[in-house]
Amino acid sequence: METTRLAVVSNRLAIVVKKGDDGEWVIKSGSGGLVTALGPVLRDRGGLWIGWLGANVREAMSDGALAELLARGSLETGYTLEPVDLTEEEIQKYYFGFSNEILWALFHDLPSRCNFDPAYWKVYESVNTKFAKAIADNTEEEEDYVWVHDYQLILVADQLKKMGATRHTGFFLHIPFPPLDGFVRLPWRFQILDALLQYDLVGFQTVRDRRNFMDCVRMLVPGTKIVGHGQVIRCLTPTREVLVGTFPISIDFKQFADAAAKKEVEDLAWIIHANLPERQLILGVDRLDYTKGIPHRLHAFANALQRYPEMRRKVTLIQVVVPSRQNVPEYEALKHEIERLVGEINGRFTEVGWTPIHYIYRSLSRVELLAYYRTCEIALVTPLKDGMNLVAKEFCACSIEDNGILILSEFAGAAAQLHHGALLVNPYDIEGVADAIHEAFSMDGETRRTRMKKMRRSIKKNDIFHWVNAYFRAGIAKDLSQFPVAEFFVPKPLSTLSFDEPF
Ligand code: ADQ
Repeated sequence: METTRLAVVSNRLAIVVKKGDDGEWVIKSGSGGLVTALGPVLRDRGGLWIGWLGANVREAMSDGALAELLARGSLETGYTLEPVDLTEEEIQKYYFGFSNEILWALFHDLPSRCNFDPAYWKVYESVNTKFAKAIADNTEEEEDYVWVHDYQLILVADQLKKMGATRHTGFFLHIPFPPLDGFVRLPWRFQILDALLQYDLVGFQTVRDRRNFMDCVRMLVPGTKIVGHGQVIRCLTPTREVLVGTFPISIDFKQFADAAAKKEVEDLAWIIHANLPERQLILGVDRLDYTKGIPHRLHAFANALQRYPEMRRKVTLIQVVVPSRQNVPEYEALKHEIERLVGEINGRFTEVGWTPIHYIYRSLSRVELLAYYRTCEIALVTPLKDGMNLVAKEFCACSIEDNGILILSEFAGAAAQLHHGALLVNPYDIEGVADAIHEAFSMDGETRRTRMKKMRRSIKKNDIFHWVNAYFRAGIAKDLSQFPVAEFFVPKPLSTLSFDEPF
């Protein structure tokens, strides 16, 4: 028998279960980079998604009610949803602890933010075992391709092997892989590296990440040989042969471009601009996270207003911050810092009829998000480090008149692909970012269009389906067309699912 089904495994399931206004439990589409990217891939193909349902759902619902809700979710999405339950201690130590306080910070080159609490490791291991068990119970050796996602689940293939379950496995890291001198600080560096080498294929976003990984393997796994070159190479350790590739993730370009052209988006885009007339709109959209560089960006915007007074009254920054990891003190502190800075800058520059920064702290509806993408002339995407950054690509896809300008951090994975059209900046260089804002503000229409066209062409060609095909060709010598959309599903269109859930 050959591989005929996809089993995607990620920390969170692709859906969110929550109580509606009428007190009834409802199922909604999740949000965030992974769902945006993988939703269109699995949709209607009859595969399987294994992941955690989110806090407090299991306790609040009977098993029967949950099963019914998940069955409804499967009908809407066109794939089976298999939940993994986590206890409160597991959530604290595996998710907030090892995953976020250690791997997230270290892999984004911010070791000073790491809390290497030894208590986290055991729980990270046991939760990965739980996921491996769910995979072993719900998949078949020859039928399923098990595709594991991201830093929370690095140990899954290793745990599957330890329980004697042979599966065809691939892993994709959505966040950056750190350079050797950062990675070696990790007290569990050997275990993490060895676990990654238990997958059949390990995928990274960029050449930079793969190079960092290979440097670590060469240094920490003596006797390793690298064979081949190009997108996928073979890594021969003394005990294993692993494929290692670069697969820059993307978006469903057509879906974004088509949706941006819809009347409801156009109407809202018009209303936004009509309320902020005779000025260029600069957009920042980020999950609340210290890696996204929001305070640095606000300083740069203030610096631009200070040094280029001709921009005053002529630009407005719309900064959307989507709530994330709420109740974590560090994130609370970041929120306060952003709010203080917005207040300070507005206090300093506001004039009658003009407020320089419009600050939105909530999750936007999909129509709102697309309307902002469509109507804003400039996008300011300046993470301190980012695996890819889908907001940059979504902004370009929605710039259907080719008139948007993207200011993009050199340290976002997207820069490797979009450097021909974007204005690249070092997000730590406040004056450099301010200069780029001024350059974008002053750029003539033809240059804007030439740059945006290049970026849109590249994203259209290298869309999410291209990404998944490249990964499958490397992992199982197949492509997505060999997992055809099942005719017997009559899915509701995704637009009936909400987009308003915080990450
Ligand atoms: P994230 O850190 O989540 O992803 P990003 O790539 O920017 O970051 O994706 C954010 C996603 O959230 C976008 O698809 C966007 O549409 C969506 N979003 C934005 N605003 C929203 C809102 N108000 N409501 C709901 N959704 C909203 C991680 C890595 C990234 C990598 C992705 C995919 O950190 O570097 O690009 O995975 O691999």
